Amino acid sequence: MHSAFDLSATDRTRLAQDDETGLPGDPADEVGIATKTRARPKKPSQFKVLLLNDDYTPMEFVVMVLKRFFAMDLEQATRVMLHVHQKGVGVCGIFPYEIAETKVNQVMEFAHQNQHPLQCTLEKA
Ligand code: TYC
Repeated sequence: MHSAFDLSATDRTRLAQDDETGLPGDPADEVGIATKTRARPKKPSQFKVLLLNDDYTPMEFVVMVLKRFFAMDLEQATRVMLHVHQKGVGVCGIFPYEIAETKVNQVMEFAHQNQHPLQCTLEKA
């Protein structure tokens, strides 16, 4: 497993070459190290937000959800709703974890407020 602070072979070579005088405290060393050593954070993993079919939530409500929380127009929202209706599950969008989780919570709260059993969940992309 690599840590976020792992150095590539190229970085190690640069650091080795950077020790210009071999003396400790050489300002040239510190300047080189400060600019060439850096963390390499991994890009945040993505999560699919899934909508599940059920027998009771009205089609119009699902279309409203897709327009409101996933910024779809009527045509896109209708297409995704019908896909979920026919296949049982469909992807509303792919987001970083915190955004995906917020979307799921918003959909679940809105469905519950309107007494619909609509289910929305996350899955690692
Ligand atoms: N199956 C529902 C109906 O016939 C419509 C529906 C579509 C419900 C998508 C949920 O995620 C869903 N009224």
